[in-house]
Amino acid sequence: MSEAEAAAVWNPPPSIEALYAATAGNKFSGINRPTAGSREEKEVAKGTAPIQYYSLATPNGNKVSICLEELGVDYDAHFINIGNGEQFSSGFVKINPNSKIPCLVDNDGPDGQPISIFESASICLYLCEKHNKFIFSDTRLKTEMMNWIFFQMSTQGPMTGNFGHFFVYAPDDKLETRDYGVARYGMEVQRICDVLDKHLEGRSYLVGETYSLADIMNFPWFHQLRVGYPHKSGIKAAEFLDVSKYINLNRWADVISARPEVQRGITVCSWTSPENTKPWLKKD
Ligand SMILES: N[C@@H](CCC(=O)N[C@@H](CS)C(=O)NCC(=O)O)C(=O)O
Repeated sequence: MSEAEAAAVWNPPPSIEALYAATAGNKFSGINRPTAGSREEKEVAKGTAPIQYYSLATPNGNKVSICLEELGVDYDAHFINIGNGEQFSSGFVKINPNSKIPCLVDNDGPDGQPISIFESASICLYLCEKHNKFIFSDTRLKTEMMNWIFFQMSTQGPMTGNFGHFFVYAPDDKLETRDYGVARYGMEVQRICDVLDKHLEGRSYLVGETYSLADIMNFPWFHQLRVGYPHKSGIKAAEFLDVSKYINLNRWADVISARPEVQRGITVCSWTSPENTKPWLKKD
């Protein structure tokens, strides 16, 4: 291999630290660190409702917000600005050591004692089990529901998020990196949409012809693909990935989008109204 050829091939430096400087300028470089734990002593806001909910209207937040609205439970929603690093305050880290939204405290937890819950699936399962709604008692149906919940958490959410990162947020000058990331994750997102689309052929919902937590969990990331991730050039993810071709998936998403509880849920803790975490309650 010539020197010029060798220079054109990626070789890892001795350790990752050498690469951190190269991420400077990345929208997220200000908040990314390789260590966990709190970065400032600060309590989180607290209200009076039994459930204190800390979130943002991202697809991961939307899953829990929709669940809370569907269950009709009493909760206070608190806007967490992850761009400002509010997820690293000591109060937040006490609730979620992983410093990510969504998370919540149920002051009426098991045995009447408060319980902190993080990870959207863990929160939604806890809430649905507590209220015995949107889940199944039949083992076959429950297992099928769990299949789609784990699929959502391990595959649909992270892959769609990675696609969105490379498509919209990654640094503009990293041309080849962006091409690679968008192609890899974009193709995987299309495959994931096809998995859901094929499963929904001839079915109304993901499990047992009943609207369940499986649907609540899988809806927000597909909704994000339908309406979100606009690249500044003007092209949107929906057009770029040709999302309209997933006929069954779109039909399913149309039905879910029409639910008033879902319409409220996706607006909870919105960037556009941080002061009104439940915008439909806003008084003029
Ligand atoms: N698997 C987690 C993912 C949560 C997550 O990634 N949350 C993002 C927003 S969508 C976050 O809080 N990011 C802040 C950070 O990375 O510092 C869940 O489903 O709850």
